[in-house]
Amino acid sequence: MYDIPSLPYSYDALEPYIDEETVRIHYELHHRGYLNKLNNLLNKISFQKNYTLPELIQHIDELPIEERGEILFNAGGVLNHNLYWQSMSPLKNNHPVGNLSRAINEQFGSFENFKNEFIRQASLMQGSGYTFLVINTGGELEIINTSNQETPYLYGLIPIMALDLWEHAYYLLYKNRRNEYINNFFNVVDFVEINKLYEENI
Ligand code: MN3
Repeated sequence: MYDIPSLPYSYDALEPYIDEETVRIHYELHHRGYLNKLNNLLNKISFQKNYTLPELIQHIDELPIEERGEILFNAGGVLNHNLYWQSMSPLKNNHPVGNLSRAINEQFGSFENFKNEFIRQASLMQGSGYTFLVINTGGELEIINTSNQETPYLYGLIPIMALDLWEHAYYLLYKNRRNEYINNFFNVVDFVEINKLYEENI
């Protein structure tokens, strides 16, 4: 049985940029919903292996083919939301630090360029999905979009920063003003946490 980390801050901690009700529903109902469905699916097939979730994704071909789609969807839903909550905090750590800061400056020229590129990619997302900062197999940073609950682990990429672009992530507060939500994400992003993931995985 898999579990999810506790939310690392209170439901109202990201106000005014992400409202309390959205965070509560998003974490308690959506995120936990993916977890419960994943555990039920794995129970149903009496899955016993002791894989981490990224390992489960990498070994998906060991599971019955007719269950794989739903298991991938829900395992992705768990992993992607774990990272989304971890990517944010109320601590105002919204400028890159450490080795991540160096890598961003080397690859994107400046933090401003990186931020503009991340916002540009996010604004191009069609339908439901995520914008991720990932480490690719060559150890370089990349900004990518994935659809629905597809996780970058499926492509051998290691995600270190996630922005949820499903309507449930912003609609209560922002209605159809998705670009405002995307821009405000940079007020609550936590680069201390993201740098930790970068340094652990590089
Ligand atoms: Mn979501």
